[in-house]
Amino acid sequence: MKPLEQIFPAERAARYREKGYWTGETFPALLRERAERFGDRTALVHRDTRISYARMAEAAQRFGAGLLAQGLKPGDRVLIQLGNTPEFFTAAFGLFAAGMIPVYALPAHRRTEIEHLLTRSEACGLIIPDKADGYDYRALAAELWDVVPGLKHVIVAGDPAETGFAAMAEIDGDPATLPEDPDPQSVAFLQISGGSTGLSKLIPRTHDDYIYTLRESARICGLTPDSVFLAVLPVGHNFTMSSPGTYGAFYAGATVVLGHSPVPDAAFPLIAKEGVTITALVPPLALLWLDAAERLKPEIPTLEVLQVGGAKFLSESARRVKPVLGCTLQQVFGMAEGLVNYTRLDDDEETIVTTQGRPISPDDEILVLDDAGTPVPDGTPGHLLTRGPYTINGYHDEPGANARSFENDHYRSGDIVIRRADGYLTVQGRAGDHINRAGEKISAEEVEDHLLAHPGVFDAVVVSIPDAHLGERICAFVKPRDGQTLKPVELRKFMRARQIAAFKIPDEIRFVDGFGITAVGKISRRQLRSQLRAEVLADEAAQQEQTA
Ligand code: OOB
Repeated sequence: MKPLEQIFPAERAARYREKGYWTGETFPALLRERAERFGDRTALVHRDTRISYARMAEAAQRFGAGLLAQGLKPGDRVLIQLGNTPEFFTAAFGLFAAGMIPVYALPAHRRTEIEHLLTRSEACGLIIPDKADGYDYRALAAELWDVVPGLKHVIVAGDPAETGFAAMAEIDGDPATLPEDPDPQSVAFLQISGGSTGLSKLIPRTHDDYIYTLRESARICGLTPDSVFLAVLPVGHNFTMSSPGTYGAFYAGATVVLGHSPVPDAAFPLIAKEGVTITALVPPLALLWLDAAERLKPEIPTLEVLQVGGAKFLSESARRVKPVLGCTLQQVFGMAEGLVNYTRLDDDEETIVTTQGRPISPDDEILVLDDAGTPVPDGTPGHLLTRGPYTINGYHDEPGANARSFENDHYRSGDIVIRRADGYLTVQGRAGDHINRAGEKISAEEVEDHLLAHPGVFDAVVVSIPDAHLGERICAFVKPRDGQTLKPVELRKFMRARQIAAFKIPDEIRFVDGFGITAVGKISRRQLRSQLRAEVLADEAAQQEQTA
């Protein structure tokens, strides 16, 4: 197995410890400590089930010990693909307790993504629901079982039916068999990247670095043991997990309510019933909530903070949050690779609605550079590069991506930002070719690859188009092979059959005879994408003029 590591240069590591950012806490110790301190208080609410801190910890420890009894070993990597259910936390904290490494996949991932993540992480285990949202994850696991040689344990939260896989409820062991706590600088888990080129990369995060973000996020977001955090976005995503998210809520001894649907009809009654004080949304959902709240005038006086992040929240919409929902908006601009920025709860309204916040840590170092790599003055857009006490120094097993994304000990996020003199950042866009569709990051290259696999496709170029609802949508330009006629519905069906997450299927497909630039000579795909994007924007502007 390729070793997992996240190496911070010694000088910085020493400074982060000295300044008290890295405290040496680890996830298994955190779980025990919180169970002792908050024993009977409610950690988790899911439908009619309420789970105390003590019970959550016990379930996790027994599950972790059960995995050891099944033959898994400390250091083994296990992919978790569970939705917003208590089993997610039993699995994740159980793996921590047993010294194993969770790899967090999303429920929307399908065979292509899961096979890639299992293979890349060299995972020996996979934890899935039986069925969720009409999809049978057992069938997916059964297919993978035959093609991923390293996969030795599939565990089903629910009914394994005839598959022969293990039922999660039956994995049980004696917590006395759990190993000693890991080194706080060791890798605690693998988060996945949004993937700007090709498939997702694996992001190794350490106990020390991640727990620092939980502690500071809980403080910045004002969490106390009386706070109630509602999770409606997928709990495996870094935003919902740590900004402050579910783990930050546990850090603070607060209560986490697991929502089964982010739509206002489900979420508003849940907020009222459980006295939710804080929740986190991506911009398209925030818009949906704002419109619904104007119509329904829900009674949700306990809601103090609405966090919006994952994609740009436009200031016009941001301005509506306080008057319409009666709570404070907090913008969150973060990345699974590390750096997270928040507007602070007591910032002035202009800062809250027009910026995406400032970094968590005084030791988050931010560079804003022009294309030539020279720092730009404050107020001027440039490429964001960063390093700090919780930003990674490399992806797992990705020499190519590491060479592209890391330079002079800094991570290049691919975002174009403007920095204010006081350190607040405003996101202007992306330098690279990924599409931020309602907070889901999609690599243009990956979608092009799927289209090119169709025998009738000669070439394909995929671009992001600004979209009033999604923020950005996926538009694919497709040149069919000579003599072929293709239909959008046929291409979409073909892509679905390739078993990829549904959010990667183009929203719009335009057929072209060619890309009309051969005369110019060699042109990079990046230039081609920006040219095609400009064509769509010009089309849309012309249409708007006609209707106006
Ligand atoms: C969060 O994490 P990822 O890893 O899914 O995506 C990171 C990328 C950023 O590089 C940026 O391009 C975009 O998502 N992004 C935003 C944004 N928040 C994230 N772009 C504009 N405005 C924002 N507020 O998405 C994530 C991780 C932790 C906390 C929050 C979000």
